Order: sequence, then structure tokens, then C-alpha cells
Amino acid sequence: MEEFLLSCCRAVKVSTGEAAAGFHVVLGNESCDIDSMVCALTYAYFLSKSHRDMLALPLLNIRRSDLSLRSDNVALLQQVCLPVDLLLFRDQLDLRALQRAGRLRLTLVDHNILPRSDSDLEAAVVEVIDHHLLERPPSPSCPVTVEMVGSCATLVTERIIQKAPEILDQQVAELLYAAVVVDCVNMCPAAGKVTGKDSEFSAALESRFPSLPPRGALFQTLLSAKFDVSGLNTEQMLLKDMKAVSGSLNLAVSVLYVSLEDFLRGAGLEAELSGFSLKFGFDVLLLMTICFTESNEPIRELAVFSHSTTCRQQVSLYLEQARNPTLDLRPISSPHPHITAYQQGNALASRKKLLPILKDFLKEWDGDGCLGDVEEEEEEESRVPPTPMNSLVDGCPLDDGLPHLSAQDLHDKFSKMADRGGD
Ligand SMILES: [Mn+2]
Repeated sequence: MEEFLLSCCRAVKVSTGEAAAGFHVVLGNESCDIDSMVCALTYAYFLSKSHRDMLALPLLNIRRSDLSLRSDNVALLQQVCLPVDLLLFRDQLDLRALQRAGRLRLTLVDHNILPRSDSDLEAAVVEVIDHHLLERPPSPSCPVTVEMVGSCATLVTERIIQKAPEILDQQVAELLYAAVVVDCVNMCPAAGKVTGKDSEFSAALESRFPSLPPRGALFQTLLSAKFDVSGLNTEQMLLKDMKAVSGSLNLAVSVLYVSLEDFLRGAGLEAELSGFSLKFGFDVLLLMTICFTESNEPIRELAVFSHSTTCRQQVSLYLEQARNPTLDLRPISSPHPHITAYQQGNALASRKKLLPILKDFLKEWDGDGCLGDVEEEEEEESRVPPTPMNSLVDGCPLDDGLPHLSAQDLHDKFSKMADRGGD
């Protein structure tokens, strides 16, 4: 696999020469979750071994700088000893230029339709392998394999075992196995993801490679890596799962998977939040933290940061008095003068519940004539592209009022979000 990836990197470096042949790019979906990453890597590897007309090349559908936000992907790459340097990312290859030059063929894995932003690449699509609802109109020139299995990696495993089982080695098998185990929630039937085909092909991998890591341990490692934010700096943590609301003020709400106490501990935190606000043009930052007690009960806390004392106080007061729903905010001490911190008594109020309150706040703020702009405020979806973790918040598992929420429930929820193509 390393050798193959190295040859891809070299080919991309010299590809600016017009004489170079085209690329057959294998592209996962924009969430670039483990399934998408693994399918792109392994299917391109398979193509490279079986079709030699065009260089097959796996492309991760995020910017290189965003990989650090996918901490579970990073953990898997480490686990199988694949250096990140060997991967190619969306910002390293100009697909449009290749397309214009007639040098692009595109295989979609883990999605079957290109997002609108990429619709001009549609003519280059030559094959699809996916496990999402089929949205692609049939075409004789583009074979489509879509099956509702738990993991797209199951379909890639099936293809490889049927067509070129000799290319499977421990590393390729481990990548595929990990993706299936993660997406199928450790093959747990109660999670409702695993299908007969997922079981069949994960078992096939197990029997061919008896030294694959134990399934349960592999699942736990990758699940905890997903929640591990220790490798992220403050800006990355804020961006990882953020939504913005705008009126005459710009408000951002970031969800953080740490305790507020831990997050507030950094001495330079105010300066970092201040820099972040300036860089992205926010007047107020709201930090919603979620962590879990040993018995898996969620604890939510909320902090409000703004360099404008008026803004901070007004937003805080509005949230304290909110009735739909009541957040039940209890002030806790904050070591920073520009940060107001609360324990959120209503642990069921996710960001999905908070955003409408903030929109109401902005309406009132604007209505008071502070800046006189009476246009409808709109939620800005894409100041920063949402990550697949984008999450607990939108269709929060807590919305259903589950009294106990396990890490597995969360994982399942995230998988469902990712299944919607990271949108
Ligand atoms: Mn998938």
C-alpha cells in the first residue's frame, strides 16, 4: 500500500506537465469519515492492481489541514502504520483542471451523487460503489453498486475478495475491517446497522487474517479517538463542531467534548478566543460542553465570551431568562473576566434547541434599533464546512429524552449523521 501511495504522490507532483496521462480518482464523501477514507484508499489500490490504463488515485475529500479534526481517522492510520504524508487530499489536486483537460475519471465511493459544489465533475464519473439511498439517475456508462449495508467498506471487501483476493494483505484487510466494525457499531445487532453481508465479509477478513486486532478493542480504540480532542488547539476545537447565527451581530456556537472546567483552565484562553473572534468575525462565542459521568449521564455546561461587555451580558441574560425551553443555567465561577460560565441544568437542551433562542435574541436586538438592519437573519451554514462530528446538536440523541446515553448510542448517532453524507 505504501508503495502504491508513494507512486500516487509522485504522479501528482509531475502531473502539471500536459503530456502526463490522466487520473482515475477514487473519491469518498465530504465527511471523510473512516468509511470514506478506507474505501477511497482500498478501492484505488484494487484498481491500480487490476486496471492499468490510468493511474488510480485515492483522494480524501477534505483539505489536508482538516485531517487533524478527524481524530479517529488519524488513529486508524497510525494503527495500520500508514504515514499521513502519503495521503492525497482535495486541496492537492485540481479536479476541475484535470476534467477540462479530459484527463479525469472519477469513481465515487461512500456516496452516489456529487454535492452541488462539485456537480460540474459529474461527466467524469465512471463508477459508483455506495451504501446510501440511491439518488443517481441510471446511466449505461456508469455502473452503480448500491446496497444498504452497514459500511461501504463491506462492498469494497466483497469486490476485492471476488476479483483480486491476492491483493489483500494484513494492512489492507485491517483498514477494511476497521471501517466495517466502526460503521456497524462493533457488529452489535441492537444498534441496527449491521447486515448479513457486513457479518459475512468481516468474518471472511477475520478468517483470512487471524492476526487482525480483536474487534471489541479496535472499536473502542477508534471510538475513544473520535472523542479525543487532546491533539487539537483551541481554534481547531472551536471549529470542529460549530454553527453560526447572524443578524446585526454574529454569534457562533461551538460544541466541545470536554468539561468546561478543563477548557477554561488555559491561561491564554481569552486571548485565543479573542483572536478567533477577530479572525472569523464573531461578536459573541458560545461554548457548549458535553461530557459524561461514569454512569454515562450527560453533563452540559455553557460559556459566553465576548469582548463587548454589553453583548456578553445581554446574551447571558437572555439565555438565563429563556423559557422555550428553559436552560436552567446556574452560574459557575470563571477565571476569565470576559467569559460567563454556567452549568446547564437542562441537559436535554442541545444546540438545536439553543439556536432558535439565539435567533430570537437577534430579532429583539435588531428590533431595538441597535444597528437598524431589519433584514431576516439567516443561519450561516458554511462559514466553515461542518465536520462529520457535527452532531450531538442537530439531531441530538438527547432530544429524545433518553435518560442514559452510552458512548455507543452516540457513535450510532454520529454514524447516522455521517450517512447523510456529512451534510
Ligand atoms: Mn459510509
